[in-house]
Amino acid sequence: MSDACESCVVSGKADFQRFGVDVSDADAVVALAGNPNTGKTTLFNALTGLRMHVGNWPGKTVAQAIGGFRIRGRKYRLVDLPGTYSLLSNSPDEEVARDFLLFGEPDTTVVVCDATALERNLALVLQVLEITPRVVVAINLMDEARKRGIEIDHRELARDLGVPVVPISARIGLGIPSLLDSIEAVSMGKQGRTTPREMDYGPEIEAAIKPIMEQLRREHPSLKNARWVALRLLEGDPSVLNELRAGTLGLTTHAVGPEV
Ligand SMILES: Nc1nc2c(ncn2[C@@H]2O[C@H](COP(=O)(O)OP(=O)(O)O)[C@@H](O)[C@H]2O)c(=O)[nH]1
Ligand SMILES: [Mg+2]
Repeated sequence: MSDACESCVVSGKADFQRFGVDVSDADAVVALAGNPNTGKTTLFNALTGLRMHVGNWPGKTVAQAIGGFRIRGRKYRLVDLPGTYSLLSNSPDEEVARDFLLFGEPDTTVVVCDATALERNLALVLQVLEITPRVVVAINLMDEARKRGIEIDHRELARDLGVPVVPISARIGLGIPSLLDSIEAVSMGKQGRTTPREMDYGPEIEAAIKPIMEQLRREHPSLKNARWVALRLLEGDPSVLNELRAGTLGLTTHAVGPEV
């Protein structure tokens, strides 16, 4: 790749294979996350022109759609994550979305939000920001919001969140060029550094997180996102604890075995 750079070349190709995502000819991997019904599929189609590979996530009955698009010659692989309200892994959909973000580590994650229900949608944005700083927030259905007289100060929201926020209307193609610019900038590390709002859980919890993270790093040096895992352990999340004990955390898609 002639325009290769450390921050833009797809990293950890083996990890993507594990998720059934072929990145062999891609320069970067982009994940689409969002609540159900926010226009993710509409945006996916607008970006990929309906050229996609449809299947299931390995070992799951959760549908997977993978497509591609180009920005100024660079090839982007686009992975549609299941629509979820959270990443708490209460359902196979949430687990797939969470694990792909945590352990696939896409170069950029676009969180698609519904402009007419922004507050509810921001819950997922904040959860994604806990996992990765390389986020673009796409506020979709802007046409519908305008009809209803809803105004959104996307610049202030971008300042608050510390990542690009782009108003779009996927159905009529509004804002797509700006969205592509932001995806390119974030995936190439050109956004300056994004400085996402960091959750500060207060001195007591922050102090508790530290030794757990250190132990995790010692005992599981290849574990990604140790802070996130430490937080789940503090919460007593049984699925994370069990997977950590079994050594399967991050091997999420339980690659072998029949589909259930
Ligand atoms: N008015 C309007 N409707 C949209 C827009 N994008 C998607 N929709 C509609 O919202 C509904 C849900 O869209 P879909 O792409 O299936 O959402 P998903 O569940 O997130 O994949 C569909 O009826 C779409 O036609 C948009 O920009 N404006
Ligand atoms: Mg959809």
